[in-house]
Amino acid sequence: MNDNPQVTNKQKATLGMGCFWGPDSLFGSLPGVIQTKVGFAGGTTLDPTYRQMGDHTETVQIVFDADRISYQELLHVFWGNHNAIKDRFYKERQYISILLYHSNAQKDIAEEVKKEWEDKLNGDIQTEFQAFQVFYRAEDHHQKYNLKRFKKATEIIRELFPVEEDFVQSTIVARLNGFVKEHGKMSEIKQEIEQWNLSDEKKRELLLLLNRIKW
Ligand code: MHO
Repeated sequence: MNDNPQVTNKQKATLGMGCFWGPDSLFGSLPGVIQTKVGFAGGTTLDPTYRQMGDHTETVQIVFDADRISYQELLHVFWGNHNAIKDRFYKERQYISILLYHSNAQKDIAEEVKKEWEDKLNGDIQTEFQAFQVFYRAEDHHQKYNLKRFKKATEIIRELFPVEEDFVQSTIVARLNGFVKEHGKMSEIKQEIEQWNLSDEKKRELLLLLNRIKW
């Protein structure tokens, strides 16, 4: 099934802030976020893998409904949830703070939000800014990693999303991957589904699924 709500103002954000499992859950829990996916970006190595990342950085790519959540809001979550002031080159570029802007408008917003955080934190933010070029999806095992640790729940969810790519791109799966890390409440997820631009049939199936999940 494809449960991505239909939206008119779809945008992408690509951010690196340490091990990508955490931000996959964090951003996936936010109303307005439609999809998340983890991968490698920001470097020059061709076809990187987790074991051979080369000069890339672990990043999360977010597809969001800009009418529901702004790029600005996403960046407040970004800088509010990792230390971008310290030197993060302890494992070469794997865990650096990086922002890959998808447009000049995003770049301008990012410069502004960065300044706000520098004032708040009273220090220089080291986040590397780059124009987005390419994102290499990480291996399946890294996608929605925190949720997949709950084997029984994952099995039930997979009945609706038997194809791995559908599972990874699902909006409800993104929320549940956040829920297991205590971002967002089940009652909020249920309420949010009601607002999604989806058929009643799909909404019903998603709510049924939530009521059936066993952790
Ligand atoms: N190996 C580390 C980080 C994984 S993250 C995908 C750990 O087990 O926490 O870089």
